[in-house]
Amino acid sequence: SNDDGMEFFSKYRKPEEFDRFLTGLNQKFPKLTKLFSIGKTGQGKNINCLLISTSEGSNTTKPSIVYNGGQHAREWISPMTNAYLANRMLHEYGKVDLTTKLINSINWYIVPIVNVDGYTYTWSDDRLWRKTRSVNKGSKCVGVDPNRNWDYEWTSGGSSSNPCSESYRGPKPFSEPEVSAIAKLTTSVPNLKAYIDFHSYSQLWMRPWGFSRKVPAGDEAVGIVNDACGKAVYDVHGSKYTTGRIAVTIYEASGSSVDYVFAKTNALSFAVELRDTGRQGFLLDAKNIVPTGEEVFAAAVNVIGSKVIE
Ligand code: ING
Ligand code: ZN
Repeated sequence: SNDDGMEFFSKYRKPEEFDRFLTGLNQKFPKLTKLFSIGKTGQGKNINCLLISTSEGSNTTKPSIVYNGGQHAREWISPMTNAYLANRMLHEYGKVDLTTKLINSINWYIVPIVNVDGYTYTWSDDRLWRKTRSVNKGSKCVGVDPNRNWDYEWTSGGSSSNPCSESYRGPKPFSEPEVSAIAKLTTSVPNLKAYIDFHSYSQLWMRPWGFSRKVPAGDEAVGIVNDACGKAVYDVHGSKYTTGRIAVTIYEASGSSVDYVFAKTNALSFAVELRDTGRQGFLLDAKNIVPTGEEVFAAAVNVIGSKVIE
């Protein structure tokens, strides 16, 4: 059919609509995709992953890339951007040479919504909810900050031991089933070469470390790709995304996904803060969904994909 799937991106979508959309992509591109659950949330919902690969995931010699969104529930542009990347890649297969080559040579794992329980709660109860929905023993406050719950430098600073804090790190590393599920994906895929954790807002394209201002080994090479991403984004619509290391660009934060992935796998690891710079913030108008997807595609697919296969 001539349907390019773009109707989905006219507004923000409920959790069930994401499920249907991914199922639809899987049915439309059965030879290019595999849809599977990486695990269950605290409330028993599936965390869905779309694998885009011509090998149906069994190819262990190809490099892999993992992109995820929605660790933080209220950052609605993040799941949408992940869905945009997947949709556009698939519809360009066999039509755009670079995209075709990137799909043929890389396993692309896309998890649009990690924190499904929190995302569901932003639709039903509290639009500005950030954390998971786990019950904290001995506290009336609900939820753990998933991006402070990863098992690397878990308590090094920029996280809280208070269950009522928006940056509560949890009772122990990987206490959150959502976090352990996505962490396990990043360490079990073959040859992980790149990882992005999408957030909003502030327009930043960042690399490790988050836990400390010190410079990681190998930073020079990551920095070159980081700056190429910032330039590629800018060249699409003129949006300025500041590049740099997390702790010096935004703030120190430990127990985050990118620090864990970079430490464990050495993959190019980025934390991206999407549109805008603060005017609308988390309540970003849906008119931004497509242009955000377009500018991010240039960097996340074209720049990083090309780098991974060079
Ligand atoms: N910002 C991120 C947060 O978790 C971040 C910034 C990214 C910190 C990566 C550490 C590592 O606080 C938002 N908006 O959530
Ligand atoms: Zn976030």
